Amino acid sequence: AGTEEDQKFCLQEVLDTFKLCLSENKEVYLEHYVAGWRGLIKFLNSLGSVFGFISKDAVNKIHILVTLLNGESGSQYVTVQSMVTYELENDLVDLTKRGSHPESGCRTLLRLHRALRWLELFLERLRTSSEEGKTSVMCSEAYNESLSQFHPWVVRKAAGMAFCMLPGRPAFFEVMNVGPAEQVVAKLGEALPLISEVYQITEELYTRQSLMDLP
Ligand code: 1PZ
Repeated sequence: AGTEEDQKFCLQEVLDTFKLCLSENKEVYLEHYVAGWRGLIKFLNSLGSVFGFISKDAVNKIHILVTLLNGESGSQYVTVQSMVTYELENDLVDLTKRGSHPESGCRTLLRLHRALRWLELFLERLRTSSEEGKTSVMCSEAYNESLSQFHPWVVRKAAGMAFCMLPGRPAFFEVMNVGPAEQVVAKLGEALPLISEVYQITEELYTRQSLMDLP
């Protein structure tokens, strides 16, 4: 059978989970946010083991959030909004330096949130690229514009080397598993506004609560 992460990736599935992320009043459901990331990790794993150090960290963070979601205070973690309120009101977040709450939901989600911006930039480049477009270049440009500023030199270096191992655009589209290139492009066009909205809502919430620099 294998674990969920081993199964075949399909872009449609990720699209579906990101669709489920937003509630009627535009709150972000943690359960579906996490499920969206699970799907993305499945994709990353199907690209090969050189990306293992990246997926390992993401799996770790997902695990932290799932544990909170299934824990005794799980009902407080239904949405990102309720999580933030609950953790702040109960002093469960290290706000300025690492202390007794190194694995708060708030700081853990912030790491994924920053990575979501990279994803948005990367997928937009992929969507608008030509057949000869280099995925490694699109990936590193997106990374340099976003996530890299939060990473120390060694991580940036390792990430840069991993990007060079990315397959070309045709193989990349193949792994996405939604049919011919035009269909992948169309699916990306559907997925991007959803990812972007989830990102924006989280970004506004974190900015409003001054949570953008959580250690
Ligand atoms: C398709 C190619 C995939 C490229 C993915 C681009 C992101 C590169 C990130 C490389 C960093 C991984 C090593 C771990 C770094 C952690 O230190 C940081 C901060 O966490 P802390 O140390 O503060 O607990 N972790 C992150 O920044 C989260 C990174 C998550 C990356 C998820 C990528 C998922 C890719 C999906 C592919 C479609």
